This record gives sequence, C-alpha cells and structure tokens, in this order.
Amino acid sequence: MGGMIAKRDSVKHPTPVSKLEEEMVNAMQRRAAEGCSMKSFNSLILKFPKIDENLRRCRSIFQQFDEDSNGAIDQEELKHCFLKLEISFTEEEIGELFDACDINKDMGMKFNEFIVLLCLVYLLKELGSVHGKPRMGLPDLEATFETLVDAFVFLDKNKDGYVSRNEMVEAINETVGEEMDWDKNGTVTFKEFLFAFTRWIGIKDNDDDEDDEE
Ligand SMILES: [Ca+2]
Ligand SMILES: [Ca+2]
Ligand SMILES: [Ca+2]
Repeated sequence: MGGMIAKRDSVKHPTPVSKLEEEMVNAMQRRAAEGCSMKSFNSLILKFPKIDENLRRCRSIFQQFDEDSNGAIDQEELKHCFLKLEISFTEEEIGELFDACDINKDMGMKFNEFIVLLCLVYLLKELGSVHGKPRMGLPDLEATFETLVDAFVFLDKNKDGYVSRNEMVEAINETVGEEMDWDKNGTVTFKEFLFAFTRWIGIKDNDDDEDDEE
C-alpha cells in the first residue's frame, strides 16, 4: 500500500498500459501545468451544440480520406491522410495510433474512431508547435479539440492525467449544486432541471433580440 500522501482519490495511480497512453497522460499533465480556462462543468455543457456542429462537419474530412469510400479508413489511407495534413509520424507510431483508436477492432477507422484519432493527434502533436495556432490546418476542428482537451484538464482535479470516477462525480455534484439547484435547498425540481436544460442547449434569457453571431 505504501506511504503516499492522502489524495482526493483513494484509488491508486493507474499505470499507462502502452507507450501511447503514457504520451497522452504526459501531454495532459503538461497542459494541466499550463492551466485551464474552463471554469465549470456547465460551461462545457454550454459548448455542446458548437462541439456537435464542428465534429459533424468533420465528416467531409473523413470522406475525403476514405479513398475507396468503404466507410472506413484503413492504415494505408491513414498514412495518406497524415501526409496530406503534413503531420509526421513514424510507421510504428501510425500503427500504434491506429490500433488504439480501432476500438471495435475491425481494422478500420469508422467516423467516430477517426474523430478520436484526430483529437489524439492534436493533443500529441502539441509539442513543437506554437500554442493556439492551427497545427493541422483545420482551425474549426482544432478549436473544438482544444475545448475537449481543456474539459479533460478541468475534470482531472489531481492532475494525474486521468479522470477518475470520483473526479467525474465531483464535477457533476458541482454542476447540480451550483448550476441546477437554484434555490440551493439540496434537491433539483423538474422545473429547475428544465431551466438548466434550456441553458445547456444554448437558449439565453434574451434570445429574441440577439443578433450577434456568438
Ligand atoms: Ca477506406
Ligand atoms: Ca474500427
Ligand atoms: Ca485525475
């Protein structure tokens, strides 16, 4: 068990199961050291519509790289994809990324797996590029990835590069406590729930006279 200082989480530090996971954890810890601009779980939820829109738009990128249009990007197609985006990976790194993101193990990147893969690339290729500048030439998508990385850093309270179940529960507790329970009496009524929901999907209190596009 060992004499570790008491942490917020009682669980032991997970050990990375692969080199890729270790790189991901290191990248997240670096990002955590730089700080996080997300202030609440609620502010993340407020961004869901935008995230949704940008990720869906990514389908045309997917189709472009699915050269034989069979609905999946294979390893050869992925190599061409990185070439086109001017992202340099070794053969071995491409293989690792592919394996890690081929979640259903059918030897192809389906659209959802491809999104995961691109976001990992975004995270891992941060070193050696200027912070905040597009590094894949896909500014909208990269802004979305940045939000997702930021969200993860926000959730990872003890900054170990993993979001534990406790950290997730803590974030939800804060959201329920501070964002949904308006009268702070410890419970959320259906009315409060609905009200929070309108905010989450982006409906503001003055939606009618709003002409500024974000
Ligand atoms: Ca294909
Ligand atoms: Ca797959
Ligand atoms: Ca953590």
